[in-house]
Amino acid sequence: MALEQYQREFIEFLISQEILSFGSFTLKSGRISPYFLNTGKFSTGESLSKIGKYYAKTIESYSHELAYDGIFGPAYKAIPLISSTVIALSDVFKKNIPYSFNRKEIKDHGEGGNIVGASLSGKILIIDDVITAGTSIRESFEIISKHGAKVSSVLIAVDRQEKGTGHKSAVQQIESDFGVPVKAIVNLDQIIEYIEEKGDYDEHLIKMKEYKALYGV
Ligand code: OMP
Repeated sequence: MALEQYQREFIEFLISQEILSFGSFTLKSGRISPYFLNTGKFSTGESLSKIGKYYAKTIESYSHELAYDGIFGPAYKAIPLISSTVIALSDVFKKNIPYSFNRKEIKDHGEGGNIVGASLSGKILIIDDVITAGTSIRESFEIISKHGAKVSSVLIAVDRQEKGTGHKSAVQQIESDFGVPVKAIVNLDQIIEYIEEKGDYDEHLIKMKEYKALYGV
């Protein structure tokens, strides 16, 4: 998919906030990656406000494929992401969407339950940061189905386009295992396209292409 202007701006924004960085990173899967997306580094109101607008814009641009009644974000890192996304959906697109997230700790007193926010029902759009091998996102599917709701779609910031357990990408595997669309604001190919366009990250470009040849689909 060709890189659109808002995606180019999004990648630039991630790099400027040091959310997207280049180097050598050991992933949860054990793979050594030349790039890493760390959404835990969002730390100001302005940057959080922007990320929500990018997610909201992507939701709107796929509106014919992403049918949903509510939005769920897994603790902890997706909590601010869904908060800023539902604010952007309300402010920019005039859509008042219920949201919820899970507690990591089981609560045995007070309000009880381990879901905070709207109760999970109907069709749920999961928002998360990144999918590599697909392990984390599967936990969200479990939480949502345990509460009697159904995941209708998934939106992430970056699809790393890596193989899961077979030869499909982890994202394609989730789409076929659960029968739901998984969309991303940008994917690895688009990050590579951006770096190529810029022309000033040549050493990263070589490593990114090597990594893609090894683990990409
Ligand atoms: P999978 O569970 O393999 O899909 O990896 C996704 C998780 O890995 C994310 O939720 C993060 O905790 C972490 N991660 C990142 O945050 N950024 C990356 O660029 C890569 C990973 C990763 O370890 O694969």
